[in-house]
Amino acid sequence: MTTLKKTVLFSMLLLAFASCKDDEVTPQKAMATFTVNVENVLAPASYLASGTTNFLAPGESQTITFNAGKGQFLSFATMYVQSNDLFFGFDDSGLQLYDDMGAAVTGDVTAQVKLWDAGTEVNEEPGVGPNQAPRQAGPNTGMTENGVVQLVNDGFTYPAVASLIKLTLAHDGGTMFTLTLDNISGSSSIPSPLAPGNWVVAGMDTPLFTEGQAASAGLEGIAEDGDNSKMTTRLTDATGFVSPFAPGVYAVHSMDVNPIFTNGAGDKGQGLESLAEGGDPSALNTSLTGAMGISTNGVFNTPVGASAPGPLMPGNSYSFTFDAEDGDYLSIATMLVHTNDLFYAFGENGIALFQNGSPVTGDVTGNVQLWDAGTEVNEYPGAGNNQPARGGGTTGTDENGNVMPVNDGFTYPPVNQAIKVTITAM
Ligand SMILES: [Ca+2]
Ligand SMILES: [Ca+2]
Ligand SMILES: [Ca+2]
Repeated sequence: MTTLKKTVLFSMLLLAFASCKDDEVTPQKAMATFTVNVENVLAPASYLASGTTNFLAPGESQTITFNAGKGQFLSFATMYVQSNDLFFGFDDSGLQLYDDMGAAVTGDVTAQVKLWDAGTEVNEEPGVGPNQAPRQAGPNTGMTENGVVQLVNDGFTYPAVASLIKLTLAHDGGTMFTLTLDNISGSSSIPSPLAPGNWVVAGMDTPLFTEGQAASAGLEGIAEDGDNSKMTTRLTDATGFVSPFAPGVYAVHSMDVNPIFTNGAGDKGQGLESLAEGGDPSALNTSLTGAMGISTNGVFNTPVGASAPGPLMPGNSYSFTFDAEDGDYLSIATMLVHTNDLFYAFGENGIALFQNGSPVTGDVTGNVQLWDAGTEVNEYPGAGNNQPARGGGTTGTDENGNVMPVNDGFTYPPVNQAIKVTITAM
């Protein structure tokens, strides 16, 4: 072996030893590819609010308070007891609660009330018929009509609706209304109680009946017997808060960074406001790109199986994938759309993506909270006229508050009944 060859060999050995030594001093960090799934698990609901109306003898009245926003309608049905199957109600689509200029409808709305025939029992002379509720042998007694719901038109003479019932609406501010239902039939030609019925606040819908179609079993019970039990069960099951989630943002970051917000501090002015009020994650995503301590970030905006970006409806998921190494944290934010400025996120530091050197995998929903961005004053969830569904977007009243877990006196579904976040690591 020549001296030159010996020197080369020695150098190679030295290099090999050095690189081996280097590995021992700084071991490779664990790395993994993570896929995060954000699912909207809110239960579907058709109606914002619903309830019952009382038995009201002549001279009695009832007040009902509810919240409703633009584009929402009030419906009710209560039996005219001195009949076989007649009931009072608005048109099948209900009473529009805001006029075309967006002003709340108030005052006496009795002119919108009609006397309907449920079409389920053949009509007899009002106030006399032996199969009418005050005189019938039992519930659902009388000749079956096999008809459809329509305005009463049976040849008998009825007192004017406005001499039997009176409905008055007051607007209590914001989205709150109070309905007063008066039985004023005492001085009419056929005084009658009003039987237990139902009311409901809905969007574009025909929640209690559809003119020209057969009555549901629930409406039949109301109209023939003043029995609102079936309708109450159906409405209750279909009433509640439901909302899409908006396109959101994620960031992979180091431990000492609060990339999206700091609990108890004001919005950083880096785009959270437009994400939380208008469901637009683009400004926040731009701010995060290249920011100190952020290794990866992006927008999630296309529901799994969809071909284009859009809101996340109940039962659907957003999904995104990224690489991260031991020591990295994950933060996310997605707006709860039918609110003013609420969003789902982990805590201010996000969640650790590795535990004891192993990538985190599984359901991490327990780390999610519903946060208030503190930038817009909250209105009734699902009804507020400054919420995006009613054209509000970023137009509400400035809140000048801090980012914090929502605590506004309104009721929201428990987090784990609204959102499910799972992580899969490979
Ligand atoms: Ca009838
Ligand atoms: Ca009957
Ligand atoms: Ca707020």
